[in-house]
Amino acid sequence: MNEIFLKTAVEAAQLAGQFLRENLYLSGKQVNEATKHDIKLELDVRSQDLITKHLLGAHPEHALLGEEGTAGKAGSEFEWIVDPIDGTVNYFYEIPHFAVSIALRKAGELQVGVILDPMLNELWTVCKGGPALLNGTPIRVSERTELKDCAISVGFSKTASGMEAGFRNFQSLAFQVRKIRMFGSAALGLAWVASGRLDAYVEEALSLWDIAAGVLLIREAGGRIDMKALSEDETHFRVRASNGRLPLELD
Ligand code: LIP
Repeated sequence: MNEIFLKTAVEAAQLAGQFLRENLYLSGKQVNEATKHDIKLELDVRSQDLITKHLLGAHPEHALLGEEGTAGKAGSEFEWIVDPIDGTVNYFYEIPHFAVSIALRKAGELQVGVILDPMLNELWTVCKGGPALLNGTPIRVSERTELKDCAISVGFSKTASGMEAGFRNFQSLAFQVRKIRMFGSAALGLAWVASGRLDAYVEEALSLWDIAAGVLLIREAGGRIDMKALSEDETHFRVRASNGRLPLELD
């Protein structure tokens, strides 16, 4: 059954990806909300609408939780977790590094994950039990064991506390690793860990929809995820994702 759900999720991600490619260079993108360190676009809403229509059109008995709101049958055993544009600030500034991230949970357990980079046409897919795939080819996390040999990405979140924690992470890790990178999309950061391009991804305040698909992908690619809930409703987390061979556990 997960293969059927995966197929639906891939179709939805590709519909949204095509939409995002078509609108990346749209001038005057409508801004629904702009805060000091974040932007929410009308295009986020429209992308999620496209995804929701496809997922719930195929599975009307399911629920959906997305960055732009909920839909479907509340309380359903099956719940889609959707980030319609992960990396919205990049998207707004026409930086071609963003993703569509779609996951499915059954009774709270992740079953399916899809992450699409529409600009590179890189599609990560996974079902519980594996394998984790990139464009249909199996992927594994890296095998580096020494921080001094590693490339690590740190996310800086969008709140003052999250950014302060990001600075602490950046400062403590920068002198221990070969290079630290900051790209602006947690979903792609997690997908790159699963693919062995990065050895770890660290961020102090992420939403469930940023990470759900990437968590399953990394687990099935042989990596390790340490997560600490920051909210009682378990929708926001501290995240340390790695190849499972590095001393990066959450303190
Ligand atoms: C983004 C994350 C990123 C984080 C940003 C934002 P969004 O997701 O992918 O890692 O640093 O604050 O949360 O909001 O663009 O979907």
